Amino acid sequence: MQASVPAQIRHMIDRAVRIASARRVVTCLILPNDLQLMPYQDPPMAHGATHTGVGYALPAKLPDEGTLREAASILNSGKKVAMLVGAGALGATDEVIAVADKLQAGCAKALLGKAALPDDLPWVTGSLGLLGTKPSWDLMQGCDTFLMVGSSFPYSEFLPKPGSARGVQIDIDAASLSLRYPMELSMVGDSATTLRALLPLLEQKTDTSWRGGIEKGLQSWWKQLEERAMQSAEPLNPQRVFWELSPRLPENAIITADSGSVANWYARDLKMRRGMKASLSGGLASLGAGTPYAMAAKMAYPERTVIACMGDGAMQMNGLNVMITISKYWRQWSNPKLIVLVLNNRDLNQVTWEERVTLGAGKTESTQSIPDFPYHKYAELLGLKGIFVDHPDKVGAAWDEALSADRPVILEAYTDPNVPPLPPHITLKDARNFMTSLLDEPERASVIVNSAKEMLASVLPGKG
Ligand SMILES: Cc1ncc(C[n+]2csc(CCOP(=O)(O)OP(=O)(O)O)c2C)c(N)n1
Ligand SMILES: [Mg+2]
Repeated sequence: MQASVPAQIRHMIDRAVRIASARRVVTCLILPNDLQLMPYQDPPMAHGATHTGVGYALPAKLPDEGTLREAASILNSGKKVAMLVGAGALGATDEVIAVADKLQAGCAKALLGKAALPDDLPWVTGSLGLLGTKPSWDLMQGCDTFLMVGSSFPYSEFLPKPGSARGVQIDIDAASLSLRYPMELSMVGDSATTLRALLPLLEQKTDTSWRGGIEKGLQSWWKQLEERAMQSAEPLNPQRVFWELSPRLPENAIITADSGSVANWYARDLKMRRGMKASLSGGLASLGAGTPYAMAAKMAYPERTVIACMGDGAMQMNGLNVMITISKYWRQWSNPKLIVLVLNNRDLNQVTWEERVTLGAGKTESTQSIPDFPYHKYAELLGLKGIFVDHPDKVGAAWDEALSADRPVILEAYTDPNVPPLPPHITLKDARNFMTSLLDEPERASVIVNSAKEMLASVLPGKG
């Protein structure tokens, strides 16, 4: 909408805000420069002019009683219930836990729903998908009933096979329903309100064997992740950097991540607790989102510690410039703690691995290698703190130092680009492509050694 006289402004602003909040869309107002300098007038009492007002009570966003009963009957008849929650469940943590407990369900999280459930609950299987976990994969493959809440997780090969599970979905947007899995029942509703209304209609399941199996799988998965993190690498294993961070995360921390191999470690290794927030460019995977997201988090919540998990490619694209913005504002924050972790692997690593695994091609040196750069020294140049770590035994101390700093920090971890961000299950075709591609690559020796170590960590007796 474009205004041509000041008397239109009230109507336009009220209308734009109303449309934006009612339809959850962006609205655009254009105010010409000369109009901005004119004195404001209320709209006249005349044909064609309207007198608008503000505010409205949010609609209940609750399915009707009959639909809720039908959903409950499907969920009550299931013996092995799997749940998947996404960004739409971020405000529904208590309700998701209550429903999962009643259904004796396991629950996986879509990438944008990482903070919807804490990872210390023994039935929360973590992320789902290529960046996900094996327990999430097993949960989806083994379930007979599937409840999806507030998510449009797109990769259907990670969902139950169509027909193998009875599906129920809750989403605030009718256009997102039954798009990823052929649901038996799709409901439009707010996650928390709908789950709360569903709860009294659900029967408490008493057979704990399905959930018990999930919990067992999770225990060995977390051990496996620790094994992977503890493998040596040249000079530093990136998984170790994330593994050491989880127990050190401050209360209410906000974590952002960029696209790249970092997103794998963020998705799998970081353990969320109640009260934390976490996000990344989940829909578009836009490289370069990690530092602006961290800056925005700090502007919205200056009292909370913010940690951005970055690749060196994303830093060279725009992150280094965002550091200049951070150096401008940090003194205004009541808590100056903002840590930018940079995995300096001299490589656009995620794409290098995609070349190897998906395309069956080797690493293209000319496009994938990027210059080494002293990120920690650059932080010091800006009056911030710089920390460098390239030895596994020093990672914990480096995090402690970063977390106790009195100003924003770049923590530069000099990591090995040849540690594979292995998907939770590798297909034979992927493995074949991968081995063929390594035959004509100069770095193949260290890639093979690291992959072998990862595999061994998962199959050695007592280590799986
Ligand atoms: C705007 C944009 N350009 C390109 C890509 C493709 N892309 C995804 S990850 C990645 C490499 C990121 O490299 P880096 O930041 O060094 O992280 P690493 O994978 O090495 O951890 C690229 C180029 C993208 N997702 N978005
Ligand atoms: Mg990199």
